Amino acid sequence: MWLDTNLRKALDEHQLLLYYQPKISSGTGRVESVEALVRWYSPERGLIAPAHFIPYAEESGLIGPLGKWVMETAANQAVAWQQKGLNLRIAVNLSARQLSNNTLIPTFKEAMASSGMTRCLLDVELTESCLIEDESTAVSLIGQLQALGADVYLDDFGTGYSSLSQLARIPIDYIKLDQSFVRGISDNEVSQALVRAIIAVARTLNLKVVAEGVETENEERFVDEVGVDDKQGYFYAKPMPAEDLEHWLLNND
Ligand code: G
Ligand code: G
Ligand code: NA
Ligand code: MN
Repeated sequence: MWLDTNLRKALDEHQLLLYYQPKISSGTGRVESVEALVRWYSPERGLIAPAHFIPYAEESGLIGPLGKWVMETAANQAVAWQQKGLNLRIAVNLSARQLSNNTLIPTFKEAMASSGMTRCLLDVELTESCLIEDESTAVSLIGQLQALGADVYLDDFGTGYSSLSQLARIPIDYIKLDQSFVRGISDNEVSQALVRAIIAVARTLNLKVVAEGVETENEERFVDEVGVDDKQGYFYAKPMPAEDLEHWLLNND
């Protein structure tokens, strides 16, 4: 199978790269953190999006080495930016499988240490699928990541089985409101009511909220009005290579 032979090779032959998408802090209007999103540049097939290979990496177990590479690369990038005077935290995405074995914390620590970080600049984004299988393990891992200095985001919030009551049990720092809530929000009173309710619960629980998938001025106006902490989406910037992000920041931040 093409993926089987070639994803292994991609890891060995450095065909993976990270793109970075900024999150705009509503308070300051500035970019304080970015999300790392993996890409695969295949010499045969060109740029391949993660939706085409992450599921396979999860099934095959390659998500282990791939995730390690992502953490190391993001950690090194955060330090490189810091040395250039750019203060950016980087959030990496984790799959459920990465929480279900006991290598996550050692790998995270090693990425921090080998980058020479003096304080933690790495955060993690989890989806609720990370929480359903074994909630108590997930809670323990989240606590250990936070103790190392990472912020923990619950990604794609509101799309699946997660409940508002779960937010009270899981010690996360941020929820990322799924882009399906934000899409066309100004014409949809039901979505507006849901978003207001989620934000009210988040405030009560002391959680910060990121709006994902902001694409239009109307969507921005709404998320500003309801008071999200951070905003992300094509309206501001698409995911891009590190160097492009540096130029974007010079022109936009
Ligand atoms: O980058 P895109 O813009 O296409 O992302 C698609 C999906 O792939 C997202 O759900 C994202 O969480 C996931 N993804 C992107 N990068 C990584 C990664 O480094 N590790 C894992 N586990 N998932 C990732
Ligand atoms: O699942 P996760 O939230 O990690 O993945 C984010 C995905 O959404 C990535 O594939 C990213 O490229 C994409 N994305 C980011 N901003 C926007 C946006 O404004 N609109 C759309 N349609 N997709 C976005
Ligand atoms: Na994410
Ligand atoms: Mn998301």
